[in-house]
Amino acid sequence: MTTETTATPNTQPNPRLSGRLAELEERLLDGDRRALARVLSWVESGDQRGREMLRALYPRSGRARTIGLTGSPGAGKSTVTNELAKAFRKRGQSVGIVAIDPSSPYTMGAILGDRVRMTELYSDSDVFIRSLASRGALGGLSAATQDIVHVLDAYGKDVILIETVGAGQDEVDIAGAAQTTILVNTPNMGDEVQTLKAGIMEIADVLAVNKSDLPGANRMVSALKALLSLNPDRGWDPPVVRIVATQGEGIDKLAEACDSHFAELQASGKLQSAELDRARQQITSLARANVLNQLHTESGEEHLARLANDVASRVSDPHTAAAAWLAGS
Ligand SMILES: Nc1nc2c(ncn2[C@@H]2O[C@H](COP(=O)(O)OP(=O)(O)O)[C@@H](O)[C@H]2O)c(=O)[nH]1
Ligand SMILES: [Mg+2]
Repeated sequence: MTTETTATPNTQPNPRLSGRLAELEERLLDGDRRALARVLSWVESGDQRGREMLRALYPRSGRARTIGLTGSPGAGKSTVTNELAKAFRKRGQSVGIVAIDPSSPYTMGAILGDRVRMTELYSDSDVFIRSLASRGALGGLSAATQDIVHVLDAYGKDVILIETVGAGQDEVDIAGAAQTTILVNTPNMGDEVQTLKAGIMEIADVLAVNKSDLPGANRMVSALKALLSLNPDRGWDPPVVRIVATQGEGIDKLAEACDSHFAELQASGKLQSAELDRARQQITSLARANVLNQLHTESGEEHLARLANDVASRVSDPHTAAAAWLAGS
């Protein structure tokens, strides 16, 4: 790993941190990639030191632009992410990438594939890539992703790209955690277009039709525009951009579409309201996870076993038992 030479403006370490953590924070704010990697590992694994670092770093976050990329596996999200990163680098902006691949715990191939393709960016010290695979994080993957984004933001990344798979609610939450969400489509998705209606279309701010070198791209553009016209009342017309990510075609247009969306967020005040929504969502999921953690201790499990007995034998009812479990009595 190399050390970034770009100086970040905030280099005063936080006095609340103890010696070694304060030193680590100073190194991180100085652009040391190894310090960043260590802090991210702690944050991801739920290590107490990660939480302390996050608390110290959090006030320095809030400056990065965040862009989420979602879409079916194989749609080309990693390739698009790669190309977008290059486009932002060309503008002189530093880039952080958070790649989430739910299949990676089972098939390392997917994540290795991504890594190989992203190697091009590894040589660029102003791009930092983090793959997130753990699903066991406190508050779920979505909360963990937010934490990672906040650290990259405090580190000084100008743009943070979040790649996820648009398969489940968790992924929709993650993609929705960015200021701008790109939905990556491909020609010949056939029936999949129908399923797009559910949820995912609502969070898409920019639509990309990737693999436009393949037949059916125009049809896909029309199908998406038709779908969008069913839902016209959102104050923003999501642009549909044809791209060929493997050849870098249309990527500048895609970046410009993201810029337009960001400008609209700023002009309409939605940037702030969405930030409030995200904060509320993360607090809620962390609080929920904390409560569950407190309940599922050894004594909590014993209590639950006794309560289950009472409910099953009709000594108590489920509602009373749940209240008793929560109250610890
Ligand atoms: N023909 C064509 N193939 C592409 C394009 N973009 C990506 N691919 C290929 O599609 C496959 C899946 O890409 P990947 O970025 O890993 O998709 P992800 O699973 O959505 O991240 C790879 O073999 C890419 O080379 C494109 O614009 N045209
Ligand atoms: Mg991928």
